Amino acid sequence: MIHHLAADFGASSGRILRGDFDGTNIRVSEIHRFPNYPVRMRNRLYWDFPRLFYELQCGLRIAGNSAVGSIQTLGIDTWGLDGGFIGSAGELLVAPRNYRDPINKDGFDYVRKVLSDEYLFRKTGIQLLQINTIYQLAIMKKEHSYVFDFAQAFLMMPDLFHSFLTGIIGSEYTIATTTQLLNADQQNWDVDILKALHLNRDLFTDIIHPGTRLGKLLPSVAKEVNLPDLEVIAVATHDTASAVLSVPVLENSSAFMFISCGTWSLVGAEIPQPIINEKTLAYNMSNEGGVFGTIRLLKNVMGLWLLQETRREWVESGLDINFKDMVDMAEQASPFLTMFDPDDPCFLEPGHMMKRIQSWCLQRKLPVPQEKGEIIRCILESLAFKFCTVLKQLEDVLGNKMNAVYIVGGGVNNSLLCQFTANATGIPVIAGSSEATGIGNILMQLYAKGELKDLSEIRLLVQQSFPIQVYEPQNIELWEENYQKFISLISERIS
Ligand code: LRH
Repeated sequence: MIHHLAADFGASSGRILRGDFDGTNIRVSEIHRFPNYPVRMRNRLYWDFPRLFYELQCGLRIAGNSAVGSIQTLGIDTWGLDGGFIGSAGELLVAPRNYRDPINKDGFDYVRKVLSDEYLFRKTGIQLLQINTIYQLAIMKKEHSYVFDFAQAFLMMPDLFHSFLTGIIGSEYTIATTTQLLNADQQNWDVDILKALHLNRDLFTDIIHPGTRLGKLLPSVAKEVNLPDLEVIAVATHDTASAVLSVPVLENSSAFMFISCGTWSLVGAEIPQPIINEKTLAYNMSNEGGVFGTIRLLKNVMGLWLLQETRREWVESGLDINFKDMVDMAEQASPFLTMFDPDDPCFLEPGHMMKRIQSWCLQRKLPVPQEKGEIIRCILESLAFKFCTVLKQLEDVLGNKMNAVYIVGGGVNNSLLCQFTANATGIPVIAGSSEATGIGNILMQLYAKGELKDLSEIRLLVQQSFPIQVYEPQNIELWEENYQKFISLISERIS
């Protein structure tokens, strides 16, 4: 049996998965799981990259010990937007910044003074969100961060892992598109934008495409993990790109919306080329790079972060509560007590989520959720409404109606959110795998090794290998009535 390993780093947890492919079906099992939290120091937010590298090595060692056959390849995917600087000896210069760091807001305000929103969008096709890499780098440069004097390269997270695993330095295309520094037509770093922000072009390395075979582990790493023949493949290293690759598209779903539902919910459609026009600018949509020339036209919706942060607060105050308990509590609460805009930037930073939701409602003289079940229910209902808003915007841009919503990622375990999404959108929700990201990662390795030949073969394999669950819409009129209230509350803003 031949095995392939996926290291999938999300913004709240990471896991190492093993994929076993027998020629007709693929089976995926979890080898190692670990938390990944932002680290706050002197009011700056960072990622603990060395710790993540350590966890990766642990996972590789466990995989090596537990495999029954040979482990051939490894692919890395991570959340978007963040990266780190390396010096001339390839060393990590400074802890990578976390995109939720409030410094990004300063960067956002600064860049908008230098480059107009429209100019930036027309060049990159990426939505204007204060979390984007461009704002982090621009403000660091403006504030004369010493790091620019010593850096050989700025590498996005997966590229950083690649460099420490193999010594190879490059910028994988799908993750590079999340920086908002890539030119959408040229699929390369935009020199005009870099120049306007005084960012040195040499810091940004050559673009490599998903499916590129990078090479073997560095001897020191191979020795550490005891896998001398492991080959690293650059997969679709942006987790969303990997997740959408493994959407189990059925033949009759010609026009579908996907929701890659994890810490963020990425809500969008797969299209053949970027759509950069008045409408996508007004709706603040992103054209993110995918595999096989596809583009994901999408919007970031705040996602399960709202639940994760609410739970974290409760757990830290001593409550023993898991996500399943939270769904049960929401089920008991009354419907449509209140609602809020999940994408208000006030929910971006970690901490005090319940209070922030309550004051959002209070400020607008809406009923304030008090009980835990009420809070959870209003988060789930508001998210479902927000998904519906994006559905309508996508339909407007694409000029056709969607006939299904595919949900993949951790959100598929939240049956209430899946059902609410069907109710709010009025179309069936098809829930795929909660490990879609890791699966997409492994599928791209199979493609690179010549085992799968194109996107349709990949999607067929997903359909054959993983079960789906269908949620039919219920109580459509009631949801429609409340949706009208929801849209009167949210202001679609750029931030
Ligand atoms: C999802 C994701 C998303 C980014 C965000 C930071 O995990 O990669 O696509 O916008 O994290």
